[in-house]
Amino acid sequence: METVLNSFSLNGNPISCERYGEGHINQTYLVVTDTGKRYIMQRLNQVVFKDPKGLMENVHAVTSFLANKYDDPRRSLHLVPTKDGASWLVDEEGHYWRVYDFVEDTVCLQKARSPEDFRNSASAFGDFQAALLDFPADSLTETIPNFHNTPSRYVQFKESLDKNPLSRAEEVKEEIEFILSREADASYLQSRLEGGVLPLRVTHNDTKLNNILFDAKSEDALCIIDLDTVMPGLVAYDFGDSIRFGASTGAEDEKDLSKVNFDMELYKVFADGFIKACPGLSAEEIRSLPYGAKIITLENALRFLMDYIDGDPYYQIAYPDHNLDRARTQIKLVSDMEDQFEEMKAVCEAYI
Ligand code: ADP
Ligand code: GN1
Ligand code: MG
Repeated sequence: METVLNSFSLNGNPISCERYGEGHINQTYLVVTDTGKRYIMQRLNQVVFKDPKGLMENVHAVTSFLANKYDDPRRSLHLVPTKDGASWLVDEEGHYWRVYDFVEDTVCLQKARSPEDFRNSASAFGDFQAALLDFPADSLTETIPNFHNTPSRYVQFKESLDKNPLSRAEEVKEEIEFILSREADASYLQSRLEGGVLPLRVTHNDTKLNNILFDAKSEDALCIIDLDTVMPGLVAYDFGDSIRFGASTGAEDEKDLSKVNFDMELYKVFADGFIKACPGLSAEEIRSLPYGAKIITLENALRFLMDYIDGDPYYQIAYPDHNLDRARTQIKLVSDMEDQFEEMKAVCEAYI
């Protein structure tokens, strides 16, 4: 770790380096130096990201592009170069490391403190798409192929069920059945993408609330982080992932499902902020947003349950049934959304 730290061009000498944040994927550390300067250092998860070089090229291109767009440097992430002038480091074991300036005077929220926070996050993700409208999409590597191709996730899910390496499938029959019985619903977005009804844009693809930093004083959504999955995608993916995480009354891993409900008021607030901030949405794109919410939540249920069945190789877990708890909250939310789907559609339809 020390060798890694010393390879980056930091201001001062590191005095501490500790695990930080609540991400499920990368190993994130907060680094403090003797000048008081703080950094975020991350080791990429190479089980998840099979092309770490392509990923870092994306991140470098997107962060440079955004830094040029914004006058305020706190609005975008800044990579700290290595002493050799590279934008990332590959250590002797082949692990990829990067360092960002810590965006100071910000807070990262696991839950909106108020509907206003959620509206701000909607505008920020809408602005993010607007800022990337003229980004050369062809230059982006697809960091995880078929990331939000839900039908292909079903293919993987069934393979996991066949392998069932720890015999966990037997314990979660009800959850498996919930997911399998919704396979037909899950192809709505993919079929409209393939049919040319919905256009590809450059999307973030992982728009949960804890991938935004809010200004501690003004409480505005300041900086969009976690750019590992910025790729061509559908606007409904970004809308949907924000809703599944932020319009829930409970945490993603809440064990008491009576605390986990889909909050229609938060959905309305987000839809208003997002649709107004997203440039030039077509009627079909607006119509696809409620489907995005339901399908991305279902997709996350499937992914958490699949990881549980596979023996937890993908997401970081804090205890043995963590992925199962996560899958169950997502299933509860899908079920709530199904009950209120007509209203969810009507909310968006009003903007057409
Ligand atoms: P993961 O892909 O594992 O989710 P993230 O890139 O989202 O990793 O980082 C994990 C957490 O670290 C974030 O949720 C946030 O709290 C914090 N974080 C990441 N980058 C910064 C930064 N530049 N400044 C301040 N905090 C950051
Ligand atoms: C992961 O990296 P993080 O924690 O922001 C995952 C998302 C899931 C999310 C569920 C690259 O996001 O796709 O929706 O967990 N990221 C990747 O919380 O798989
Ligand atoms: Mg994250």
